[in-house]
Amino acid sequence: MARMKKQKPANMKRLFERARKSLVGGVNSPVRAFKSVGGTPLFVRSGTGAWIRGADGKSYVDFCLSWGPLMFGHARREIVAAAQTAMSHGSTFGAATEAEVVLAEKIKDALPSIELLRMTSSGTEAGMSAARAARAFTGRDLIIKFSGCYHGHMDSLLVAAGSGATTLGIPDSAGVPKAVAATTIVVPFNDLNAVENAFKKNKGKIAALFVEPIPANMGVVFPDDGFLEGLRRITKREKTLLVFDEVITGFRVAYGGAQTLYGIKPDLTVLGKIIGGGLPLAAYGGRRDVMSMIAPEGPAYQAGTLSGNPVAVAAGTAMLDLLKSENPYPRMEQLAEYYCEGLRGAAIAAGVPLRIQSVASMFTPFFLDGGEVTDYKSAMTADKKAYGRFFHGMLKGGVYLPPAQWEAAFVSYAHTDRELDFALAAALKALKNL
Ligand code: KE4
Repeated sequence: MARMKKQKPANMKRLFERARKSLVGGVNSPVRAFKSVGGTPLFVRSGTGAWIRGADGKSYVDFCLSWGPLMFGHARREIVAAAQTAMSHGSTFGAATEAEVVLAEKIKDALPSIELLRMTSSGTEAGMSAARAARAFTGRDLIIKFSGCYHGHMDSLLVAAGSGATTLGIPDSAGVPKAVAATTIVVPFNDLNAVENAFKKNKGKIAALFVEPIPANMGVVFPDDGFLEGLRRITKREKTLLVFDEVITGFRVAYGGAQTLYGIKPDLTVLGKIIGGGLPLAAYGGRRDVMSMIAPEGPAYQAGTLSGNPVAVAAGTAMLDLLKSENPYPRMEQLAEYYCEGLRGAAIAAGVPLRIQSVASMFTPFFLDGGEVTDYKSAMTADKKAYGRFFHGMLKGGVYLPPAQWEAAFVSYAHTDRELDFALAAALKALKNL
């Protein structure tokens, strides 16, 4: 593997000032700017396995892992080799390739609810296109989503709950027309009554219901027993399409995603992150009759210059092959449990109220003194400032967490007891000095 030339440590404050002169907010995605935790963002130079090296020359155990794609940590040799080989044969043709068919077949094999799919370059693009396919298929305009669930930055899903929960949404971002926000209904997660009321109030008008089956974007939250089954029952009865956004959970919580864990067959699934092996590749897919609405088969247009590009396809294929051959899931769950248990112990020793919620290899430490976090409202009772102090204490201790309280942290197959014990020692210190 090509070795990076030795660079002397940079002053990240100065680097950030320079970045802000050319990049909006100095970053290419808002959460990286550390606004939620304060301070100067970490500029990363490289990553190997469970570790990243900052532009400050320091190494950090990485629990953010680029927000989810890196099941085997950074720069796993088989994935690097696959991408390098693909690159050397031409990075993009804007034409059909056999390799993308092979990857599509592997995804279908993992998720039998997907009969037909389309690859895109981001999860947002995939989610946006799934919404268009659902609207084209049903001839309906409205979409239901849950507060606290994030489906990318498409207009009609960047919506907050209007007053009275089941009323139509209001923009949650500047630049989203009121008329577009009004096509989205936002209800509380884990509240089937609110879903029933929304359908009652909008009979025959709802094209799709979007849900992260195990939400990670308000922190990790569990669906109540029967909740997902309830969504499946209601949407089937109402002839509304059930869309599982598995951009995070797909190939993370199980090779077949949350839908396999819960035995629920959505009409459409949105995937991203892991299926690209760390390169820009996402996908949406599901029922053949619905997906056939998408051009060139059907009247709903959707396209992309680099969709299914050979380099990302090669990395994604190598990722899925590794997941199959190494079956990292039991070990990763064990690592996450070990770390979360240790964190609970450290919080008790430090006298800091902490509620840790974890599923498989993803988890969130909520800084709150209370019961289970079951929805956006309870998630928001977490102490964002305490999380920010913890985040910086960990950073000082050589551990990089997601720079925001309401996100999921991850372990990878590259993490070992060494990294976890190192991180637990840092956590005890950070919690004691909170
Ligand atoms: P992208 O457009 O960022 O590839 O995917 C959007 C998306 C869709 N659905 C779910 C469930 C997601 O979590 C995401 C993106 N996740 C965020 C972090 N939770 C990406 C980080 C960022 O925005 O920089």
